[in-house]
Amino acid sequence: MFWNRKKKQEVSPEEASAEQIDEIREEAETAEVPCPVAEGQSAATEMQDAAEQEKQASNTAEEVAEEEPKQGFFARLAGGMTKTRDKLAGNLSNLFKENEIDEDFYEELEEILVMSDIGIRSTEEILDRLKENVKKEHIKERALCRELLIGSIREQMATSESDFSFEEDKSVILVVGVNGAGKTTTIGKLAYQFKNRGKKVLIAAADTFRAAAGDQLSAWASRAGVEMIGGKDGADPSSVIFDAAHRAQSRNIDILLCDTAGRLQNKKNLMAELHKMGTIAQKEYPGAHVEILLVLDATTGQNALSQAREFNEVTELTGIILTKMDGTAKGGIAIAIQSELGVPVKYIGVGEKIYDLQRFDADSFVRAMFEGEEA
Ligand SMILES: Nc1nc2c(ncn2[C@@H]2O[C@H](COP(=O)(O)OP(=O)(O)OP(=O)(O)O)[C@@H](O)[C@H]2O)c(=O)[nH]1
Ligand SMILES: [Mg+2]
Repeated sequence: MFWNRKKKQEVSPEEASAEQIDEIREEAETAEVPCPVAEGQSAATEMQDAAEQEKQASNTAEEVAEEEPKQGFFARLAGGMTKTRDKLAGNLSNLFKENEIDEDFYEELEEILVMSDIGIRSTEEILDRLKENVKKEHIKERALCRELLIGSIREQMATSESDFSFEEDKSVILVVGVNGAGKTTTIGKLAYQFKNRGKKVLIAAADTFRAAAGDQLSAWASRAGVEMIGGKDGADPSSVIFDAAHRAQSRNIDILLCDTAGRLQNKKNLMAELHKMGTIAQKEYPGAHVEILLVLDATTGQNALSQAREFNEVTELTGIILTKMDGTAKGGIAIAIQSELGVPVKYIGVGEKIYDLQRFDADSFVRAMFEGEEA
């Protein structure tokens, strides 16, 4: 199971999860967990409501789809990454004007990459690879180094098809991250995309910590045209996951997207909570793939990297979503995170609209970062 490869824990995962699940099961059976279907409704009314909701949902999805700009995602990505590119490209073009490949060249290049939030560690890796290739291919001109540099970053950032296989499986996606990173917005965007691809999507509002978090998510769910299941403010988030996973199984849902609270309490609690959610999702929706996606705000640069490190210590992240790539000069952080954590960046957000999210694609990213729209 996904957490089995995880770090040392004081209680054995099997014991802990069995106890926790019993607790949750009891709570869920006795507690009133408000959800879109009120208690006591007959199965027929439930189905009618579901059909009605689905009808409204598809109307909403169509309305939203009409708003989507004609401009392709690459153009929007390149537009969004203007600040990152301006910072990097201007400096690089001066550097590549000269011809000699000497120590000064490597030092200057190092400075430019570090300044672009690519991070010291990944910059060193990039430079080592560059030096090796320059030697191997007997390169004598700086201009040719540019292509090598871009190619090696592209290779480093490449995702594999299997990174996205969960999109085609039955999946429970736990979306985690600190306050304000963009979790709720991203869930809305993901729900919209999956729904448009014909998937049956359900959203679980497991951020029961912050008042009004459920309302915000519910607005996104209706914009995306999908159903949401919620819990009372202050309810145990795992009880929401329990209900949602249960419903996902009974309704044969393809993708269950779970919003979680943004607070990063002490590591032990966070680890226990995420572990519990994962365990419950797996038990209540057997056979579903559990994906844990960390949402990071790219504008926070190196801070996003340290959050990624912390979360990666407490849970087994399966991917990163970088939001707010628009309007930041710190887009290079994507490279630092991928290189340091070895966790793939799977999606990037370039705006606040429902269609402003895309699967991460190394080729487009590198083009947007180094070359821009005209490339
Ligand atoms: N420009 C831009 N803004 C974004 C993007 N993604 C999210 N936002 C904005 O970031 C702010 C916070 O987003 P939320 O989705 O509420 O963040 P959250 O992680 O759910 O926050 P909490 O629920 O408080 O933990 C909102 O104003 C969003 O519109 C993006 O890709 N680009
Ligand atoms: Mg939120």
